[in-house]
Amino acid sequence: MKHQAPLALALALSLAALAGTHARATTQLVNIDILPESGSLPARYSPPAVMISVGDTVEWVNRDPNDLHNVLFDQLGHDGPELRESESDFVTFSQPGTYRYTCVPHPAMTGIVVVAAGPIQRSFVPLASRILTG
Ligand SMILES: [Cu+2]
Repeated sequence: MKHQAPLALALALSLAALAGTHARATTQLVNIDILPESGSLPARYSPPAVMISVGDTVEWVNRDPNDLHNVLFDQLGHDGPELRESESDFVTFSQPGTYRYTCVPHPAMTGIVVVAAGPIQRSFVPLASRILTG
């Protein structure tokens, strides 16, 4: 997946450019699926880049019945557990920035989380996300 990193970064940056000023009272739980190898596609994080706001939580769900995956953020000191199928890992982001992550068993698997300081115009962000109540 290394060759896709520039594309993912470009996507993240273009999403960052869409950051808006709409007030938002709730935090979001943003889902990223870990998909199995299929055809010529290796196992991968989907989507590989997301943009969220400070305080939001990202959930990674392993959808791969054939392999264990995890989520490693060197910047955060987060080395998550190896996930079996349907298991999840969660990270809540409390500081704005660009955070790259990888999968320890599969270093070619990479992803990016861009954390905006303020609310973002979520209608432009192609994320499967849902609102956390409370
Ligand atoms: Cu992996």
